[in-house]
Amino acid sequence: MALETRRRAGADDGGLHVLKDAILAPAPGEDRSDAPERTTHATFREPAVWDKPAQPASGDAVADLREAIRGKLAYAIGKTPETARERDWFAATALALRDRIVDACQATDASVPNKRVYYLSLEFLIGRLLSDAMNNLGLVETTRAALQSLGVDLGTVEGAEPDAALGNGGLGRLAACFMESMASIGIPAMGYGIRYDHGLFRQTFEDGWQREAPETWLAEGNPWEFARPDATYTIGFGGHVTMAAVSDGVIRRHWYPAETVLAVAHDVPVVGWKGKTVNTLRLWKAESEAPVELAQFNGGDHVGAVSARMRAEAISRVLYPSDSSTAGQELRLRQEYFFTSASLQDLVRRHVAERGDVRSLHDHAAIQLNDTHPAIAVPELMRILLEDHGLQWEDAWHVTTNTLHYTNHTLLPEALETWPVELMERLLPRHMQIIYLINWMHLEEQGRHGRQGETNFAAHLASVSLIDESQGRRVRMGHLAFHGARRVNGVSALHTDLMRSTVFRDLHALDGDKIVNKTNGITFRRWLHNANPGLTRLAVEAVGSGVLDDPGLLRGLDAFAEDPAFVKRYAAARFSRKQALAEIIAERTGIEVDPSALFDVQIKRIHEYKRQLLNVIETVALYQAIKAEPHKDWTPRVKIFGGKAAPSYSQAKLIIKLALDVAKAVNDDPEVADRLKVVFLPNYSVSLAEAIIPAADLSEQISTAGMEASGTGNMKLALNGALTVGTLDGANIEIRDHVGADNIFIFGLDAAGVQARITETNYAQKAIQASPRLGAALDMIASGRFSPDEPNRFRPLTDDLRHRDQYLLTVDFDDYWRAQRQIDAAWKDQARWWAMAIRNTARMAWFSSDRSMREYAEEIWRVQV
Ligand code: 26V
Repeated sequence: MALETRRRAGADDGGLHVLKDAILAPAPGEDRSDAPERTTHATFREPAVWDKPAQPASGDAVADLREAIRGKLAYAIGKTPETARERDWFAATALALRDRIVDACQATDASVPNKRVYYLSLEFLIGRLLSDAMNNLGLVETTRAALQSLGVDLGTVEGAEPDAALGNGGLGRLAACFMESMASIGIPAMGYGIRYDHGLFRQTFEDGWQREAPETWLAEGNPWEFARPDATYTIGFGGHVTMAAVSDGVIRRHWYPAETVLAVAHDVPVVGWKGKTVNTLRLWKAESEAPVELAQFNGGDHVGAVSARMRAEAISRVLYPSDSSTAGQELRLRQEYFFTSASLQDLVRRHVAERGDVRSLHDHAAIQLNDTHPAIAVPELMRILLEDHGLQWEDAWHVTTNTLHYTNHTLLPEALETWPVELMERLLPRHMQIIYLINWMHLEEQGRHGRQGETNFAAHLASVSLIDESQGRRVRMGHLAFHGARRVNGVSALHTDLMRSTVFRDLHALDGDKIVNKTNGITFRRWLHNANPGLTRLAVEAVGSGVLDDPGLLRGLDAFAEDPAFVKRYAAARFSRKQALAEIIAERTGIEVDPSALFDVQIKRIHEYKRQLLNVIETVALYQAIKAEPHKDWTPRVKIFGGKAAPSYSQAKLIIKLALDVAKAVNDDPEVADRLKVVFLPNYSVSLAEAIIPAADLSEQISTAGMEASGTGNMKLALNGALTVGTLDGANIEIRDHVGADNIFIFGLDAAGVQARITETNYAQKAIQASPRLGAALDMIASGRFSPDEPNRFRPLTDDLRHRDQYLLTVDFDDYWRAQRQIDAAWKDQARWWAMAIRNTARMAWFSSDRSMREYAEEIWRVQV
């Protein structure tokens, strides 16, 4: 059994699900015999929920579900309880629950909502769905009991579900949180994406080097999805455009693609809290119109006969593993257009079927573009309106720019998507014409504002143009999305300010109301209630079960921050999760760690700007300090890393190798013993995050200020009571504002300081000269101490720091070291530490994605919640 799921079956669930099911159950139960034991605490307010009869899974409901699962196992899977594997039990359970979701779904579908939200995202990093579905349906205990009566353990069944890893990191996980929140707060919404055969690669370490293996989540089918062959659209590529005069002076263009691919819908239901709303995540699978060229096949060319099919199906074959859009390959552009076109065709068809007239699309549909990956929606919606519905340009532009909205997720120049004009002309000739025309009108408009006379008018035009002409001609997808959208948003207050003052400054000057801030959020149902049932139960006991509906009630925990009985329970909940994580660590890495040490966690994609290297260098400096004074009273620490590097990102892979080589040296040094351990957990994933986060004491959020748009792991960790050591970057700033400056460890330059320092010369050399500790750590790494078999292995890292240091590690190092020693001291004062941790949990309610979604609904989409 996978260890991260073992906890489900274990005691630390603490009966929480009995409680949650009880709250969700439609009718009060009568039998209290299985009710969780009444917990009394001198200082706790007696929680209201315990005053009522608890409502465990009723006998009838358990028997019904048991029979449903048995039926699915026999008739859908074709297995008997004797022959069924864990995976078969999972599929049978999921299918039985899916039926319940369908029942709820039909209620949702019955009425046509006034306005729907369409969330277009190339990535949805979902993870597992079983516990999500059970929890939101209030069926955790019913399912547990039903399986138990069949001799099967729920935790084992949950562990058999593969993660749906259809995303790279924060952007994709955000989309998944938003989908769950929209369903939970009752926003009628549909997500659109791609049903990749292979999600994010599986990461292994071979002698400390990252290796990538294909991920195979669909190998045994996906019990959650419904294939919808009736929702199939044709997507064109290449070909030519004709022009014809349709009436006096009116010229219509028409696109004749050279190649077509089918997009076939696969729907995954998204069940909201208490099952009140069920939305749909519609994922497109690419199929060929001609599965096989029979004549060719019969002529003996067996490979050639299926080559067109292979080419078509390649589109939904694999998720691009790079966090970057620098990928730049044609297949990526094909993926983007494929899913955008299918989604727009689908939603326009639905709108016309429901409302009759496409001209009212913006009154009944709000489309959110998750980053620029679906930015081709701007010309594609124009094309559909002009060509398929015969609208005039101005009318089509009005509808388009009142329907589309765009979220920006990064300002790093190397991450901003652009496509060569030549490639666009070849692959999407009609779209390129439309983009030219949009751009021509956009630039004309600048002249009409009387700016021609300005001395820098040419520079202004170049800066707002949708085409970048500086290195060959490329379409700027961010500019295209910006210009075609009614609202454009950043994902944290700082990031939104930087959008206004840097990348989009000149576009912002044209329309000061267009850019708005929508700080990211996370769904508490996954990241607190499901991932940390022990802590959730404690919160319910302390402030009442209403906290499951209204995270604002968490604030009541503040009153218990120094209450010894509460602190003891809070610390015990953490400790049990640290024990479970220690087992996972031992099982997967062979490293034994002491659960009473401080668990210091940095989990996220490996990127230079996120500065895992800063953390590793601090580890080396700490190692040196411990070696120099082994008898000092060091705070025992376990440094835990998790994260994947893009396969082509060699510097990131070298950072992983360094972390693993340092880990080996430190962990094997008997003089260090339990004072310091270093662990890099392989194959970081949503499910692994659910195991790590409740066990974390310290959350590393140490990006170079101004570079991390928001972060969302920072929110998950703080909510679960880990203290943050972080820079004033992204949402860290807002987290500090909410938890209070006394309950977070801030260090380093702020964004303005970074901007100023980066223009200075030799800042890295100066910083290294000023810090003997940093110099010694770098020397140790450069000397080959951690790579005796290849002494120069890490020179690319140390040389870069000495000569360039684009991410200002050297400049922030000393203050980071100071903050870490302050953390050591805080840990020694356990009462203070737990008070801080509890205050973090108590004050994080604002970071619920329910709040984010309400803000989008009100201020961007204008839909009633
Ligand atoms: C891509 C690249 C590619 C080239 C190298 C540098 C670089 C840096 C960042 C990216 C990420 C692109 C988009 C993205 O995933 N942004 C993330 O979105 C999250 C949700 O809004 C947010 O919390 C993260 O801070 C942000 O990095």
